[in-house]
Amino acid sequence: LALGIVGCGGGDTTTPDTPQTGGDTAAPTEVKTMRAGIGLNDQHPQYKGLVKFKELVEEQTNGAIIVETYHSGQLGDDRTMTEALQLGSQEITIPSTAVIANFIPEFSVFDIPFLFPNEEVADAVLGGEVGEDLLERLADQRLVGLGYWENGFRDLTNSVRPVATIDDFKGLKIRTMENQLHLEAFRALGANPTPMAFTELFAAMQQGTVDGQENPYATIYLQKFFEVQDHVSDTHHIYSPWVFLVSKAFFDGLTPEQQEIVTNAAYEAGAYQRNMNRETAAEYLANLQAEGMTFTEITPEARQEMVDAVKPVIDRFADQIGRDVVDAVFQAVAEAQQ
Ligand code: KDG
Repeated sequence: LALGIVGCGGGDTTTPDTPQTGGDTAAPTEVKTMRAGIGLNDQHPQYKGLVKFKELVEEQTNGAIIVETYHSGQLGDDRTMTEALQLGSQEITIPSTAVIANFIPEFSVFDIPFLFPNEEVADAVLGGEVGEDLLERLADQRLVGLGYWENGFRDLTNSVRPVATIDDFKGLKIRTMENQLHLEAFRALGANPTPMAFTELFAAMQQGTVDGQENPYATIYLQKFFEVQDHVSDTHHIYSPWVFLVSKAFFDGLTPEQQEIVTNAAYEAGAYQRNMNRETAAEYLANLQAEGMTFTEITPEARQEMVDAVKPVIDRFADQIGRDVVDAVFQAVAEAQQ
């Protein structure tokens, strides 16, 4: 009922009951649809956050904006969906910054291994000036970034052996996201990495095309990777942020009020999603062990060897990412720990 035509006959037809102010709002209500697609399944906090966004937007716009949610790569992989936003054939996706780096190289700053020591530092950097500055660069790619959501710290799984030290990476065929820095970092650790879309990953592990992969515990558990993987280590080698992306063409076509509702909803749902991620991580790790995976803790010494091994890669990539951005992020990381 809320979607019915309200104030039909706006424009220049003046009738006694047409309000004198806000002539625009008397125009026929047009329902706008946002198709939102993600790579993870409907059990994941990412999807639950998206459903929260849908509820907020539909309620606050009285149904003038409808959000259709698609999970499990139903609309394509992260890269394809991001391109669809640029073309205006899809309205929302929430990819890892590692994928966005293929469109805007500066986003690869978050692919620097061992950059954030904990989530609080990530919050401070992403929510601060550098984080905002990067979001603004999305406009050049016909994208609007409505804040960061959290994929989280990535941990290594594989089906060959427990990984405790850098030597254990040797020769492991690891799927990485489609990102040059990730590839080089895994090579530097001694692994044999292959870039691949997330949508191909489960089958690749099942068929043995790759030995392992790396993702946060939530993904490893909820996507049932334990069915095809035997070992998990808390490498925590990269913190993956997500960006809540909207097609710029679509966003520009919203009224200022609608833009505000959509923006606030993306931030509110993001906070909800981030909290859920953090509250469930320990439980998902316990579940992985209950499913029979071995869990290996990486000691500080072993992690330091990994940090040292990837250092030359970071130095090599700094120019490509942009020295100014790299410096700004390192400075923000330092400030967040003072
Ligand atoms: O929707 C986002 C997911 O597709 C993505 O974040 C999965 O981290 C991911 C990966 O490993 O590709």
